[in-house]
Amino acid sequence: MNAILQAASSQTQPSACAAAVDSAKWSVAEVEALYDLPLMDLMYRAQQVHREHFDANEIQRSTLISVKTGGCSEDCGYCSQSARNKTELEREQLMPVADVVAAAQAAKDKGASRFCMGAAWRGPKEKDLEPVLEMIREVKALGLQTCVTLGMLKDGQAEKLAEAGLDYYNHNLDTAAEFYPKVITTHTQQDRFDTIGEVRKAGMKVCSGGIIGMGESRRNRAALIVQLANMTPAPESVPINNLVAIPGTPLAEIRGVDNFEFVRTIAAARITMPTSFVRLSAGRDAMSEEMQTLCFLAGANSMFYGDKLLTTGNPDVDRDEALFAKLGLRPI
Ligand code: SAM
Ligand code: DTB
Ligand code: SF4
Repeated sequence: MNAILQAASSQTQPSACAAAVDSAKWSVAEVEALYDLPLMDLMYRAQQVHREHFDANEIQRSTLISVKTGGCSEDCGYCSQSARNKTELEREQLMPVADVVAAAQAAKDKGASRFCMGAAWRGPKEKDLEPVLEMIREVKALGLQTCVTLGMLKDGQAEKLAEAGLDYYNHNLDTAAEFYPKVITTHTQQDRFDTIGEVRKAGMKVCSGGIIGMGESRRNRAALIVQLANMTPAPESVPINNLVAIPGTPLAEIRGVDNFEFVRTIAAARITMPTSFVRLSAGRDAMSEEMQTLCFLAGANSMFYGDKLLTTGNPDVDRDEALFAKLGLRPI
C-alpha cells in the first residue's frame, strides 16, 4: 500500500482532508523492535541516521509564548489550561499584538530562530483569527520563523494562516490512537489528523509529536511513533514532550517513564523520521544536563528555548547557553 489516504487506524474510514498516511513505511512491530535493542546499539543506529541528515553539533531553538491562556473547553487530562481541570492557573484574554511582537523581538535577541504562539482553544473562532494573523505577519517581519498552535482548524482557516506567512502549524497527535480516549474525550485523534491534513493542503509545514509518560504502554509509544512516521510526508518538526504532571489534572499523580525509556523514544523518532527535527520539548526543566545530553546523542536536535513553556517552567536561557558551551552545540 503506497501513499494512500487513510485514517489513524486502518479500521477507520478516511475523512476527506485527513493527513496522507503510508502504512507501509513502519509497523508497530518494527518500532517495538527498535525499543528492544540494547541501548548502545539503538544509540549507534540513531546517531548514524542523525549524521546522515544533519550536523550533529547543531541545535534548532524555538521560543514559546502563550498568547491566550486557560479556560479551554477540552478535557485533555494532562493540561493546566482545560477549564475542566482544577488547576491554579489564572485565565487570560488574548494578548495584545504589540506585546506578542515585543516578546518575539526579545526571543530573537536571545538567539531563537522560531517563535511559537499557543492558544488554549478547541479551535480559533473567526473573530479571534484576525489578531492572530496580525501577530504572524508582524513576527514574520522581524525575520523569525513563525509557528502557531491554536487547536482544530475549520475550512479556510489554514489558508488564511498560510497567507499571513505562517511557516509551521503545531498540532500534536499526543498519544497513540488506542490510548487517546483514555486521556481526551472531547475530540478524537482522527480530528487531529484532519487538522494536519488542512495544514498540509494549505502548504505549511507540520509540527506534530506527542507526550510520553501518561501511563501508556511501550506498545502505545511505538504506535504513536509509527503514526507520526507514516504520515506522508512525516512532520518536519516532531516535539517529544515528557509529561509535566500538573496538580489538579487527572494525571497529577502519574509516575511517568524511566529516563532511558524516554531516550529510547527520542531514538525511535530519529530513526523513523530521519529528516525531521526531533524536539526535546516539555519536561526538560526536570532533566539533568546529562539526561538532556543523552537525548541529543539519541538524535534530538531542537528544543524550546526561553524561561517558560506555555504555563510551566523551562530551563533559563543562561543555563542552556552554558550547556551548549560545554557540549560545543551551535544554534541553527
Ligand atoms: N490547544 C491547542 C492544542 O491542544 O493543540 C494548543 C495548545 S496545547 C497546550 C499544545 C500541546 O502542549 C499539547 O498538544 C500537548 O502535547 C502539550 N502539553 C500540554 N500540557 C502538557 C503537559 N502537562 N506536559 C507535556 N506536554 C503538554
Ligand atoms: C509542544 O509539543 N509542546 C509545547 C508546544 N508544543 C506548544 C507545549 C508544552 C506545554 C507544557 C505545559 C505547559 O507549559 O503548560
Ligand atoms: Fe490544553 Fe490544548 Fe487540550 Fe485545550 S485543547 S485542554 S489547551 S491541550
